[in-house]
Amino acid sequence: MNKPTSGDFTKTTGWLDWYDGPTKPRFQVPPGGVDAHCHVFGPGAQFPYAPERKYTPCDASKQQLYALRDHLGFARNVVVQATCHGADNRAMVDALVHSGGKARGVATVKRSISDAELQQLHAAGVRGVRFNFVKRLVDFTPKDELMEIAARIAPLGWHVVIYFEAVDLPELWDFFTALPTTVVVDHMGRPDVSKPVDGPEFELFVKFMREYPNVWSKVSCPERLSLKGPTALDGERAAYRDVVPFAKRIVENFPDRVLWGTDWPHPNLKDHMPDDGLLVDFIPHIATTPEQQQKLLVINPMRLYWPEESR
Ligand code: 0GY
Repeated sequence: MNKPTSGDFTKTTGWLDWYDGPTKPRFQVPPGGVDAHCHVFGPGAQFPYAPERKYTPCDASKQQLYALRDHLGFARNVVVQATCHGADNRAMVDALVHSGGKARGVATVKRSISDAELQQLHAAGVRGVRFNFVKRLVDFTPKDELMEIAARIAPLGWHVVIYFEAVDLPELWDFFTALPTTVVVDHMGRPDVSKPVDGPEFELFVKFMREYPNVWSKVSCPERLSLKGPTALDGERAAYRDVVPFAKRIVENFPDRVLWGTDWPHPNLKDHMPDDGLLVDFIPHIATTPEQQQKLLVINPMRLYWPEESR
């Protein structure tokens, strides 16, 4: 991969020996912008990875995450519990409580969690739980257990984040549409972008959002969905072009229910390490007006994660 250059960020991270770090984006994130999907991993010596994990990541610390936030021009983060930590939320909670109020979180919990533990997560800044249906990442959890968890977190004002592959949406439809709170879909339900944007697969996802006003979507992770990769066209900083029509369609149709995040530190991407600066430069291709950008990056995530601060 080509090595993007960057400023101080590179020298402070020690992130990957062969990767210099993200470039500075050309797109200026509006003031108060929220990176609404990112993770912390470990450090494993302090916060061990789950025995049942399907992958072991590099350590990726809260200090690195917050340095990236500043480098890219974001003001806040939503730290999402990743499967490699299972239902042990300590690393994510540690990141939240050391963020100076600038991070909120999404946890993974089991049915055995007590009300007092849920309250502790709330006090730390957790505002949602994540249900993961991507088979390479997790073992199956019975739907009645998940529905029980959803019923317990809904009264706290929390939402459910769901992660699944597009081919699995028909089978999961009845469960998703019965969830009793706001539902946030990771990465547009992972469409196959080699299929038409107006074909039956993506139409079903659009129908999901159209018919269920409690459903939101992260228009994130072009680097996971793209078949073309980060190839820049004509010297432009334009990458992951094949994902643009999908994300743009969702932003245009549901401007008040979309979120965006870097997905740093990009677990399980084996072919290339995404340049987060380039990912930020993807934003104006999918949210093309200042109004859409303000909703995507500021108004919507503030409404969901910091409602007490949003008007
Ligand atoms: C993501 C995507 C992935 C991993 C996880 O929790 C996780 O381990 O979500 C993936 O491998 O697609 O959003 O971080």
